[in-house]
Amino acid sequence: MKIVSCDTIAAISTVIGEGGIGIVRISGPESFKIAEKIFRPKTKKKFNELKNRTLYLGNIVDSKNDIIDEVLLAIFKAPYTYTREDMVEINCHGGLTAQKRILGLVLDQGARMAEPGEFTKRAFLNGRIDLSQAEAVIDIIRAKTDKALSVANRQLTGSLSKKIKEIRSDLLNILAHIAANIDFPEEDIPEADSEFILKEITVAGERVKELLKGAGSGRILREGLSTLILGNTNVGKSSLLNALVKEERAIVTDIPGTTRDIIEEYIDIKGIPIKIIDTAGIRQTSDKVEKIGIERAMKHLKEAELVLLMIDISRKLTRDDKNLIELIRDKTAITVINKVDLPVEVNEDEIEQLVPTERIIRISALKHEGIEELKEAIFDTVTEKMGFSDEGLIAAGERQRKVLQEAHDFLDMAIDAMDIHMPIEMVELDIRDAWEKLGEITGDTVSEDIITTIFQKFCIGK
Ligand SMILES: Nc1nc2c(ncn2[C@@H]2O[C@H](COP(=O)(O)OP(=O)(O)OP(=O)(O)O)[C@@H](O)[C@H]2O)c(=O)[nH]1
Ligand SMILES: [Mg+2]
Repeated sequence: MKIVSCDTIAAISTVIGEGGIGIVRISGPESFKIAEKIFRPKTKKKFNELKNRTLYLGNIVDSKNDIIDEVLLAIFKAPYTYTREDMVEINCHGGLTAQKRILGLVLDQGARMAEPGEFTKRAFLNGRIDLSQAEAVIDIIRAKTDKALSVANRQLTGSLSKKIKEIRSDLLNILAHIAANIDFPEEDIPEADSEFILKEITVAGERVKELLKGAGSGRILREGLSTLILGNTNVGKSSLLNALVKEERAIVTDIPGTTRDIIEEYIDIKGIPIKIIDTAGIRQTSDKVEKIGIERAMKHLKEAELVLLMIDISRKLTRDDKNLIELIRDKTAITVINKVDLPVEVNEDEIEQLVPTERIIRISALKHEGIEELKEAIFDTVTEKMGFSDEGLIAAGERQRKVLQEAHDFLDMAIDAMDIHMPIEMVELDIRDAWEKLGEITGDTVSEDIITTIFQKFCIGK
């Protein structure tokens, strides 16, 4: 593939703030020229004598030759670099001022400030990686658990691309078979051909379906399963959040209506990231702020994938509790009976009859009892009810999932068209559409707009 970029870009690639070291990265045809102007190596070598991929100690100086920082600099010669272009990396001290001054000097020498993800975008445009691998880079950066990291790493090596390429090549074979063996003007396709085509489309459809399944689990892995703690005021929701994250994250008091805003924290249950959402207790109230908090809780309830319905064992069931039970009828939920360290005031049989959930877990958020059982129940629910599985896991994002779904729909249409003996041209069209769609995952048939949107999600300097 040709090298498409022509200007030179630069950015601070490390986290902006104070740190041990900071890295300013430059990529593009002018990289070496720019670095030569501002770098004074301690070695007696001239800049063009510096070896590829070797760290050199030296100073970065400004136009008056004043030292800005002592750094380690490395040059990377195209094409074996992250972007496939000439690159320079300057390892400076990790202070904000030093990094900004160095970046400023680089820009003064003619580089342009890189857009988010532009280094990776160039790696894609220059053909070093395909689109699904580029998206894996961002998954690696954002991975919330070890499992998420390992799946993203697998994708970076091209595991998803490989599967997509295989399916696309199978689809091309079907198209070739149609072109070679079927005479279009003739109305009837020979039985053997028809059987062959139908079988091949079905197999391809099943393979896409497999990937879709893996993508569903991949989505949980990448974003975390949104899990909302729902309950009346004072039942111990914030105490449960704190017990799950093992720190005093949310304010806990004995005053009903303590939590007003939404508090979110991630926990890791056997490698699955779970986003725990603590909310305002639901009750009738005239307090303006609390009311807003309750509205927010209700909004999040709609979007939550899993609900932990909390009931306080130390007080009688109220109308509010019963209303909440009604609210979660259509949700995947676990009932959590809290404060089991206190004297029992509710009839547990009644709760069992009322709640629609399969699992009821007894805990004491205060004493950290039953928390492991609850985690176990969450894990079981995710694997059993939500079909989360380690098998065939792919770190597909929403975009990739949608593409797979659409490709699957096209193949379904092709099968239907075969079933009702539509003209073979129609079948051919559907197969072609599926083939094109799948190309959007690897980036073979993707539009400029989609590429732009994907890389906008990256951080600057990656
Ligand atoms: N004995 C006992 N007290 C608990 C337990 N869990 C929570 N509490 C107490 O119950 C009170 C309310 O706890 P919170 O965690 O603030 O309850 P909440 O549901 O978040 O309340 P709001 O935010 O007001 O809706 C506090 O005094 C907690 O210490 C428990 O398991 N046992
Ligand atoms: Mg609270």
